[in-house]
Amino acid sequence: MGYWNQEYECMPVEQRQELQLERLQSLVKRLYENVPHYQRAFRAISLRPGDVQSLDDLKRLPFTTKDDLRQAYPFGLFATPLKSIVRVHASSGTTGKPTVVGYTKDDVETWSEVMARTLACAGVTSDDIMQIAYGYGLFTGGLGVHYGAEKLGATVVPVSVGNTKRQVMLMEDFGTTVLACTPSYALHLAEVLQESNIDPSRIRLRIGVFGAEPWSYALGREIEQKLGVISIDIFGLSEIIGPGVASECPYNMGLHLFDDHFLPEIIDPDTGEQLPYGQKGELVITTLTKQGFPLLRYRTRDVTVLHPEPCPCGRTHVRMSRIMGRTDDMLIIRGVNVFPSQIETALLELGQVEPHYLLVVDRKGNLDTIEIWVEVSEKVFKDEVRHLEKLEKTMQREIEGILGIGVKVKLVEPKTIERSQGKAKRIVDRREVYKEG
Ligand code: DLL
Repeated sequence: MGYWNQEYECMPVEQRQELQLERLQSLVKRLYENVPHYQRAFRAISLRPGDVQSLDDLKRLPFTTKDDLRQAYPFGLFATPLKSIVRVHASSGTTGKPTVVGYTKDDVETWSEVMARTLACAGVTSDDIMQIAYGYGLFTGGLGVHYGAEKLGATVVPVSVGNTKRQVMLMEDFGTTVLACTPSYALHLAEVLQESNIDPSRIRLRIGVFGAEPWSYALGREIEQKLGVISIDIFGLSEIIGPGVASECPYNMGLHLFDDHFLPEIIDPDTGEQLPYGQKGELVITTLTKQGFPLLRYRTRDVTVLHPEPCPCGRTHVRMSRIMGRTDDMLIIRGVNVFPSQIETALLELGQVEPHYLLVVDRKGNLDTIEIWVEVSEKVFKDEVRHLEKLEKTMQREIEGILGIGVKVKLVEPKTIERSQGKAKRIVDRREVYKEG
């Protein structure tokens, strides 16, 4: 069944639990000794590292939140000296500053291992030619998948995201068999491929390794049919390691979460209480083996369900349903995390507009689009059209600079945007991203 590391992937559950406890105890000790934030948090509840006696004690340990990461910006939560950190990555945060994560050499090795497992789980082998069209750079997608694919021994084509015509050309000329990118980009590629004059028999794709954003099974079927692949969902987040946290296998029974490295829990997002298997809630993850930037009970804000039963593929890891939503208002547009608050700050800093705006997210021609409607004052609205257009362009440029993706700004008349009675409704998402079926 194409295991990368059968001993760990198919380990009897009790044996894995022993390993998890051992690793958890060592993690708590490391955090206590090396990270002032955790030392303070443990002291506040009078907890000493030796108090962790069973996996059940996990419930007593403090959570880590995105806000803790923000306050420690950039390197405050690192558990080893900067000298031992060989790589940093970053993802967007709720404010202007990104969330920074660091890896030691051992962490890069762990990451390659879990990514090799992910790809083997998807059915990729050393005979495959793998086109990696996730972004390379501060985003973890490109380099994360890259290291795993090389470890597995596949032939890697590190093309990164964009330049779709060239992607299609390489796919044909190199005989790419595995495509790794966001599902929305896969759909866009499929469309460009169909519009080209390429003979479909020259396309040898067989597997798509898609993730970094939510996607429905319906969208998966469409991509499968258009590209002639089986589509595999891979999940991960920068804070935990990047891609390589969990992966589907061809049995399609949810994602295998590599719980010898990442210990998952589901909690009630309102009370923080741990929920039993089978119940839907917020995914919380503890990194059991990471050295440079280990996290205890990190609140991912992703909503899902965990299932303990093993899969027919033989892996005994706990399984996770596809992500069903978020507990915050983060949007993922073309694989990029976008917080409405980032846009709000940028708009208001520019002045000349009212604090009434609406983000209209859609999918046009298989690409996510974002349109920002902003109300202007009566005075500005009555101004010359030329001035309004200039204002729109300035805002567009400003926001694009912050988010790193293209947006469209549309200035609208005062009182166009509906006023709310309770929580403001700032987002209209027409993509139906979390839909089942
Ligand atoms: O998106 C890591 C990644 C790269 C995963 C490539 C898979 C493939 P971040 O940019 O930190 O990291 O974004 C993490 O993206 O908390 C989820 O909300 C969302 N996400 C990631 N994978 C999936 C998925 C990368 N398969 C955030 N389904 C996470 C749904 C996903 N949402």
